[in-house]
Amino acid sequence: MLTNPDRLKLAIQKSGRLTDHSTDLLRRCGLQFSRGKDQLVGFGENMPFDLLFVRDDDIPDLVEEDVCDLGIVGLNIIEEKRLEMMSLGKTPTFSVLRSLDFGRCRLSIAVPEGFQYEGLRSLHGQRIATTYPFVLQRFLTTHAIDAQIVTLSGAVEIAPRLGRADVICDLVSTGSTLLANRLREVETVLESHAVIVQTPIALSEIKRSWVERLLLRIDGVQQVRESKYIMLHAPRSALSQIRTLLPGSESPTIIPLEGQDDRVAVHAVCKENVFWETLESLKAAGASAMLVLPVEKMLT
Ligand code: PRT
Ligand code: ZN
Repeated sequence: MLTNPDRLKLAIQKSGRLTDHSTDLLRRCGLQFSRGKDQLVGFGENMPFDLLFVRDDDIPDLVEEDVCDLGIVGLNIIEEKRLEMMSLGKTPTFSVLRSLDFGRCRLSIAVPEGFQYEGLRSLHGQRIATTYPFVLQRFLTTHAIDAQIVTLSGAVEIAPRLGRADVICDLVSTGSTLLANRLREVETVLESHAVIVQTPIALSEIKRSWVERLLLRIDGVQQVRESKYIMLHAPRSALSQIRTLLPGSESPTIIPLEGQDDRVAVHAVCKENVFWETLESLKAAGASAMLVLPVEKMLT
């Protein structure tokens, strides 16, 4: 099935931080798939997509070399690969189709407790341990910092304690790993999140149209995650104030209420979360009978 030219091959992380988010996103886009015995392949049952479960580091090559048409991977990995290829005189041709709303983290420089950090110049002459040497080098070059990069394949956070480096440059999300290793975050080198990338090779008409459909569905899924449908009753006289209070809403629907000339029903899609504070402000403006509902699907 994986050699069928009309089926799209999509690489996702086999087991890690992006795996559940990636499969959840694809399921929400309507893809039903079953995993083969070896768990390395997922066969799309209702859409012509087959999934390859691989290590995240392999995804840029699989897409660049056209083994897969699409991949879901962290921007950190894509940027590192892109800069590595450029350093070898190659021009990367994979394209980032969409930013995804998961896998958020930042590649940051952190210094050990007691390190006198007085801004970027403190990094001159230091040894910086990282698994992202190319992204780090770009940052150092941009800021004219002369430091030594120590490239490691993992366990970067213990490099200063082992005497292998003076400071580190690693991915951070909650910051608890840095705290546990008595490190202090001082500079952000790259803000990252998951992205969907596509092969440089031109796709057949049928594959192209499925990629377009998938992207539209991804946009819809990402929009509804934060969106809410709000219904309320309001005095006609307060309508303009109420409209300004509805977060991220464009054109609310105004419906007359039977037997009440001075009050109307307002229905609106809010493209941002609706917090209790918003409801309190709406109530203060005269709104009543407020209902906030999650949005299941959206196509605009
Ligand atoms: O086996 P495989 O190679 O596929 O997986 P992996 O171990 O290389 O990657 P994995 O699953 O750890 O991360 C996959 C992707 O998730 C990364 O490439 C990032 O795009 C994204 N991501 C988001 C993170 C983090 N947050 C993250 N916190 N990747 C790694 N970390 C690590 C970080 O390296 C450090 O060790 O978590 C630790 C810090 O976390 P906090 O929460 O303590 O700050
Ligand atoms: Zn990896």
